[in-house]
Amino acid sequence: MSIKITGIKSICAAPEGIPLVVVKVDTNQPGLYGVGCATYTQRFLSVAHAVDTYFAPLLTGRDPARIEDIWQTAMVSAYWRNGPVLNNALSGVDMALWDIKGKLANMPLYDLFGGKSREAARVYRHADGRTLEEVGDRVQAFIEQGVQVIRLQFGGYGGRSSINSMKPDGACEGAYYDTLGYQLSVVKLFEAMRKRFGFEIDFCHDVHERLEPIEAVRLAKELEPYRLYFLEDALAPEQVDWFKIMRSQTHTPLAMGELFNNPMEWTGLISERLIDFIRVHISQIGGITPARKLAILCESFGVRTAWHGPGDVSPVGHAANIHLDLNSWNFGIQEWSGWTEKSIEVFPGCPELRGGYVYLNGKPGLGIDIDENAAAKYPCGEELPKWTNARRPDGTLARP
Ligand code: GCO
Ligand code: MG
Repeated sequence: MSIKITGIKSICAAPEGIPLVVVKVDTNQPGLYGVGCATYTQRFLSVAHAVDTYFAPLLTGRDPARIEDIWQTAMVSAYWRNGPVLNNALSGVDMALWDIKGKLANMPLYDLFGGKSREAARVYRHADGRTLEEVGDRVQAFIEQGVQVIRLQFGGYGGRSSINSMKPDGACEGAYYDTLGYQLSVVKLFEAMRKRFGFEIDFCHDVHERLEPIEAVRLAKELEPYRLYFLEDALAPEQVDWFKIMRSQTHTPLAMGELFNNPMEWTGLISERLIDFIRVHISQIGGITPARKLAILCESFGVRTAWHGPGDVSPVGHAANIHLDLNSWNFGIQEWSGWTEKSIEVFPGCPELRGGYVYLNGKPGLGIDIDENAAAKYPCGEELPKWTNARRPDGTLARP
């Protein structure tokens, strides 16, 4: 009997309090199903609705082996394309189909992609704090755990907000931050961390699109003496043409991409060698199928992968990242946010962090599952995120 897709459904759960979306694709082969990550946490209900209402009727009955044809069909089936909601919904299906293919081939996905280039994925961890002492203590703890690359932030994205006195009368609510204070604090942060830890440890930083383009160029130059591993999201996606100017002015390595959904956003940056690391959130571009093609494109231009790996990627999505990491020759580094026993309960087979590396279990497919009963214990809250209402001192709404 030929294998057919018999069902596609979304499963929403928040074991760490962060809404996640996983897609399960069932087949007519007893016990054969796949799982995929479709996590766009800020609009998780829209993604779940897109999976259940549109992709389920569109793709049920098809041959799950035809991943490329299904991906291309689903990508254009709504005519307008390359948006975050439908890309994430498609990612959940795409990853599940790769999971099924690996199970049928009795191979972990990294073997299906061409085999391992490394035994484990080297990770970077997040050190943040409200004082330099606090940040330094977090760095020290990660160094003692064997972590070799550490992201430094000083009071979150946009820095510590200390500007209540700067707002105009009647300013509206928001997550205010002090752009000048932030810029000055980042230089102080790196000066202090290099003084305390020297240069035998790699540090990176996430600007998170919080500065004007010329301010970002200046910061990249000011940070040159501190030899960053990379400076992330120095610009907003809407301003990527400024990378030409930034690239000509500084040797600070540049990372970009977590906000990208459309190939038009990255193709020029990569082919003109304007960035050093691609940072896409792979479910935001449609899953493993486009991510593999993106990694291979990057290899031709000396760009390395550094897939987005925050708390709002499910362990299924993290597993997909790591399968790509183990295979890609031009793997750079993997962001790792970590999880608790709750995620391990919901997602049997989670990738495992040991020292500064993440390991997979070598099982066929993605090597991870979802326990739907356990998932039901952690329902998703529906409150809207407040941090995305970022505002500058005068109340101007900023890109978050
Ligand atoms: C990172 C990202 C995240 C995002 C978050 C948005 O580098 O990990 O910037 O922290 O802000 O994923 O939901
Ligand atoms: Mg980021």
